[in-house]
Amino acid sequence: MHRKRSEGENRLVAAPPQRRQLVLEPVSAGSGGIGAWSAALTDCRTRTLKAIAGIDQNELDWQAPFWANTIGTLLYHIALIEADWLYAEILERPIPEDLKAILHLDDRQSNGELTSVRGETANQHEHRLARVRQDFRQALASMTLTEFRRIRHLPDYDVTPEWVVLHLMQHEAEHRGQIVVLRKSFKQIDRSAT
Ligand code: NI
Repeated sequence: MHRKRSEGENRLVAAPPQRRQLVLEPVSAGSGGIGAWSAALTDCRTRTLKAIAGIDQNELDWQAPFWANTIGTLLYHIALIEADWLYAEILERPIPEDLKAILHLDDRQSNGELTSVRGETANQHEHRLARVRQDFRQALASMTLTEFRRIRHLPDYDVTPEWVVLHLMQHEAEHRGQIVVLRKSFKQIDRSAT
């Protein structure tokens, strides 16, 4: 006989102990569905900031034996890539000078690896990420849905801002996963050395 499951029986993983609101609250600005995309970007960033909460300088600059990029390198890269897609693809204009000043290093070195970033504090990284995001949110807030879905024709590809937002969230999430592994590895190696 078919039995109706009671609430909570429909899931395969244990529910978190505290009730959370798993809802995208569209920010007031932004027309059509853009507000929800903006909220999704914020959700993605919140998870990244949580992943680096309480990080110290040794962790930021640690070079893992199995991986070229430090956490500091990855945080710089996340900010730079977001600024690049925002200005080159979405806004189709040069990056403003004040933003360029905090993104002065190229993304990659001549050997193709990400440019190594060390010695920058967590505050500097967080400020850079926030500064880029401020421009991004402003751009989305004043954008019509038509503009959000207007195809930009670049030399090598055609792209819409809507796709850029999806891409940036995936990009940041992939690097966040690396950051989490690096932090765990740092703690384990640090512990095994003492
Ligand atoms: Ni990347």
